Amino acid sequence: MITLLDYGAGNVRSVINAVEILGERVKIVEGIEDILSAEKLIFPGVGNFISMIRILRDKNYFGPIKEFLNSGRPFLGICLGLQVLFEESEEAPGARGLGIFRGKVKRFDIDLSVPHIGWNGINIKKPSRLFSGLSGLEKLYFVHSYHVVPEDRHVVLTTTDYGIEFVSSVQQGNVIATQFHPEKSGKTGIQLLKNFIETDLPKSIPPNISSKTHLAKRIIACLDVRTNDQGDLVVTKGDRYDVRENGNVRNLGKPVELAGKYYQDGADEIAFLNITGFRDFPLEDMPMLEVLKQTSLNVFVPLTIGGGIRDYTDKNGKYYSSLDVVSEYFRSGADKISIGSDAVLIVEDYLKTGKITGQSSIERISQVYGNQAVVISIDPKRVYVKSPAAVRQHIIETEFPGPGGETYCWYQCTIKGGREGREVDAVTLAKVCEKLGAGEILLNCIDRDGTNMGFDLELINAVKSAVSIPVIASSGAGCEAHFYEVFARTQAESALAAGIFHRKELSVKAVKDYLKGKVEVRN
Ligand code: 1PR
Repeated sequence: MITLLDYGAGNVRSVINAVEILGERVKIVEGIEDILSAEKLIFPGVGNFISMIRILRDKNYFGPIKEFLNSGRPFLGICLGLQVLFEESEEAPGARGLGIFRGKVKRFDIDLSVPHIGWNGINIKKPSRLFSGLSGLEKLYFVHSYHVVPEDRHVVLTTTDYGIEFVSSVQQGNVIATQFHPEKSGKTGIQLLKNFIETDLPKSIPPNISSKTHLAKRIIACLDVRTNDQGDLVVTKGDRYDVRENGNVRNLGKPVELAGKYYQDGADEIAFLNITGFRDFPLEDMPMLEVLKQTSLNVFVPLTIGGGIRDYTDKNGKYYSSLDVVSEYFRSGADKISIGSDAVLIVEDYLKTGKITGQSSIERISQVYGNQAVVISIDPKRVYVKSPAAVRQHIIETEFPGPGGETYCWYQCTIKGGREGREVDAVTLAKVCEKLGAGEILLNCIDRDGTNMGFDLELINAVKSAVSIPVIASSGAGCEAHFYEVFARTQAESALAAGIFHRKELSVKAVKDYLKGKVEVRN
């Protein structure tokens, strides 16, 4: 029996599913007694350090967790569940961690995008049962802006390189804690969890020991989901956002089935976009929650969900905050949420007033669940102009002149699935969203969507150079070479595609096979 400490933030469903797939039963902590009597305790922390500390203190869990940690029984901390073991964190000045290990948690101070999101390797520093069956070359999934700095180097189990060499896991006796997420690290992660559970495994060192690790470029499969005219929930695909063919919504398969297939095929992440979410209220749209629940049973890579995330008042006058909406999504198995239309409206308000209110969905969700959980999905289209002085939006000079020979353009943000163009441009939108707390940009492009013409590199370079958070390049992938091109000619951390995968023109595996040796990818 594994006891799981769920303090109510983020996705613990994946940890439960991963442990259960190994044939173990999971008991969720409901009170102090459950911590004190646990045989093996897993603490998967997600979100913001200060929210976690507050909840743990309110529930009076600090003492019991310390008692458990000092008892010598097996403990696995994940992400914030690692950071809480230290004395303090720069994320929450003044707040005290458990202090089991001496040292601090520091924010990355590097020239690369922060958060550090994606699949990176581990440099193994000492033997552990955790490494049983590993080759040493595996990549694991990370998503964090802060890293631990232990005073006692003997506790360091692995390090990872990202701008600096940081500590990615620690072990002292039976207390093990990782910055990476085993439950999101595919088959390798499941193996690590198995090794944690099997406490009598001998300590080992894998056959390969790397001296420097590299973050992989991510390949993301995207599933645009909606209900078709027959009432079935289907994966569909637009052609410049038009998902109808001969009047009918294109039906390219079932969401859970396709997500499972792409996972098996090597997708580094799966994104579900509920493309009619702006019309409906997500909490009334239970099928999407069910899709997440079902998918997370067998898919152990990060899941992003978007569509309709905003504050909402229903027909009976009952108010739901965007936090209510996303907490359901996280509970159902999502790791990140993506905000589209609402982000445009939030940025418009900010540009009008210049005020940061702390009340927008971007701010509130990132405060509770952490910046890394908030993705902004931008749906821009090109607007050509004759001269850079013609408009006040962010203008770029383009290699692809417009219909009237215009050599300048800007990227107009849209809402409601591209149906309504707004005044704000994509570069400004990305910058303001980063300021408000977004952790990643999903950069679509209506002009390229479904065209197989390749990614819009000018758009990606313009946005990427304006922000310091990771950017997912999206729209237009038509062959393997387009993925190489986007990584070679832009700084995008990941590339997302939909149509080529759904139409079976190319598999995720074929993309990765093509990139191997040219671009760092996860095997
Ligand atoms: O505005 O917060 O409710 O979120 C709605 C979400 O649904 C947004 O993320 C928006 O991008 C998405 N969406 C809305 N309408 C459509 C549509 O297609 N009619 N899909 C839509 C956006 C873009 C990508 C697509 C890539 C790659 N689709 O999801 O997967 O363009 O496609 P490709 O590889 O085939 O070129 P809100």
